[in-house]
Amino acid sequence: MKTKRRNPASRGNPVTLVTGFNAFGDLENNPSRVVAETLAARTLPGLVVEVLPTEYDRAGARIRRLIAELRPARILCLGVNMRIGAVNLERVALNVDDAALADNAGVLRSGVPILRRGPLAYLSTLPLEGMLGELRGKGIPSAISNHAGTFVCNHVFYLARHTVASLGLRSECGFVHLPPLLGTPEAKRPGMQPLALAQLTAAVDTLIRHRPGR
Ligand code: PCA
Repeated sequence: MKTKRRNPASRGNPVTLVTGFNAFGDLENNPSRVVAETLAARTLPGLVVEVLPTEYDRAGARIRRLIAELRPARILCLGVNMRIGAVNLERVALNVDDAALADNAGVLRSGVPILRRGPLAYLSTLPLEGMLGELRGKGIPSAISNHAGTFVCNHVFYLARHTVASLGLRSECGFVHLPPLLGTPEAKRPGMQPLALAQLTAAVDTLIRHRPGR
């Protein structure tokens, strides 16, 4: 899977790393992948985009490598939550893998610590309140969420934050859950509150460009 895209205009600029996830379970179009790939096609200085496999171990190893290699100024990991209707800025990553669904490698985990000696939780270091204000100011449905779940998204969020902390980096690092993507078959299921690709892309573009005080 050729996924990492570094924009040629990125040289010399602080790196922003944006990751999405591929399809998993019965979801065919992961909005986080579609949005990441849409942004990768644009000229945004310093942007590096990668689509991660929805697998605990491979995604975890990859995010650690990417952060150590790129030492990004900002890290925005994206995933989908089919039960939400707004862009959710996650506040907390928990040190636990626990899901009824197996990952794409067939791995099922129930109450397994991500790091045996790791802290129970890490907080996002993104400027959540400022980002939320800017998203809402643009009319994009958005919220701060306290729980990124305990599946692969939380796993990657936790390991990203742990890597930043253990390397002593000053990266702003966090996780964003996106709602279903309007127009996809899975978004037509009952109870779904999808958003359009243009709105999801505008949301993540806003988070990439956000500067405190705006
Ligand atoms: N969402 C899942 C994993 C990959 C994704 O996009 C989650 O919320 O853990």
